[in-house]
Amino acid sequence: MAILIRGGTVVNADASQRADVLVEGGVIKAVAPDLPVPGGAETIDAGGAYVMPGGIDPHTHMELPFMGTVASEDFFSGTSAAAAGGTTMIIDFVIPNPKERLLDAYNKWRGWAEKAATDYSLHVAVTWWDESVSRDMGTLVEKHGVNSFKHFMAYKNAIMADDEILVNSFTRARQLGALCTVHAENGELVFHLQQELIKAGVTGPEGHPLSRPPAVEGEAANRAIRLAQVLAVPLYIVHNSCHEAVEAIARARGEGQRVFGEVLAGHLLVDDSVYRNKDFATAAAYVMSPPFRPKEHQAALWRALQAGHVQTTATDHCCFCAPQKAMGRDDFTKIPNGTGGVEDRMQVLWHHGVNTGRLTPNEFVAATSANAAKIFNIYPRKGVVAAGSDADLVVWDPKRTRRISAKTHHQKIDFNIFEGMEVEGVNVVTLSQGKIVWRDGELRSVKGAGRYVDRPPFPAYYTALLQKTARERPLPALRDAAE
Ligand code: URQ
Ligand code: ZN
Ligand code: ZN
Repeated sequence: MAILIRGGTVVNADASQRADVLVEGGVIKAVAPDLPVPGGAETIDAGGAYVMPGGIDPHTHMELPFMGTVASEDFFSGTSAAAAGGTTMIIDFVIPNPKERLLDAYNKWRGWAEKAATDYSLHVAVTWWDESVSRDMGTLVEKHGVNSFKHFMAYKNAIMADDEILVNSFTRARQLGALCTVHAENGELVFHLQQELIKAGVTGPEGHPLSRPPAVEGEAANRAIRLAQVLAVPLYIVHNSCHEAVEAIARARGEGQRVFGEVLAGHLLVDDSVYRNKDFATAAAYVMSPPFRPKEHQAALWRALQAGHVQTTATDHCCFCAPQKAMGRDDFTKIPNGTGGVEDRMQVLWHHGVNTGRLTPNEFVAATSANAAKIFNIYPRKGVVAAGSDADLVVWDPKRTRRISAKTHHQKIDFNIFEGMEVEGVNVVTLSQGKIVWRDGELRSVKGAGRYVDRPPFPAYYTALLQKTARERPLPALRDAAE
């Protein structure tokens, strides 16, 4: 059945216009002022509201097996909560155990993700290396629509990728036209500092940030950037949390290197004072990596977002409830790392980004949807309100308020890192594939309605990019790669 969204202002990353939006068969049919109402169509009054692309969260971990437990949020509840907050697509992560075939892990995650309520895609992590990993990477790109491979530079003795794995995997990704992404923390340093702190009797959550200071992230960000430069591959650094990381990205981009950065809504708004809370459960609820930082880092992250040094926002939604966090009651290194946020990202970014003047509505769309679609090669299918694009949309009322709380959120976690935050500007309607999944506080998500979204590789894009960069900046490795 057709839906006509009338009287709103359409806001895309590049421009805004007063226009109606006609939706039918899961796609946008027309975007123009004063569209006629087709017979039998449902109408949505968007007067005084914005009509924007549904959010894309490029970094979630639904039902992730991790640190001896499984994340409490699953693909159905997590994509439903996302829709309640205006996000209509997630890109989650397949994380093979070391020695586990990448294809086996991919198929396992595809099974779990079947229950998703809205569209989704999957990055695949490279956590070990041999010829089968190289082969599986090729199969995943050529047959399964995977165009991004993740590398955890942290989590020693678990899923950490050392330099040998990074060099092999980055080189393979270049051959395939796939994007390399990294979690940039030096896992050896973290392990060393953790041991030191435990030996010194620091066992509470306050030890977590002490074991992962900004320099640990800055080193890894710089190392990943230099590896990517020498190996002539573009790079995407996830969840940059500190000045040291975004400064490394800004330098590299200023020298013409193709590096992308992501920042989490949590890292933009929550500081490290949370770890000094005397209540274990509260402090442990904020244990995630990289950790929340001292306030001056939030300012640096906002500047990086405004300057375009980082392009996307995400949540790293990886939920563990109090009994799970209590696994680290006597040893902070055993507290499962992860927090929620997939339902709140769009609203907290609008309130603290647009309402403060840091971001224009267009820049908000870029940071919450369009840039992720472009970087992961699914634009303009996703990330724009335009004829022919998927009808993943939000009707955004800039005057509607919400008080964020675990008592009322739809996320399957007993804690909310934004607890008590009052925001102004929320999605009053969310459409996924042209169907209403959220309207005026009522969730209408359907289990299994989500589709796996193939993300094509970038051969033409990369080759042209390499040749252009090699001409402009004669870096030896780039010149070789471009030939
Ligand atoms: O490191 C990640 O991104 C995963 C394991 C979620 N946990 C976290 O603390 N960020
Ligand atoms: Zn991470
Ligand atoms: Zn993550």
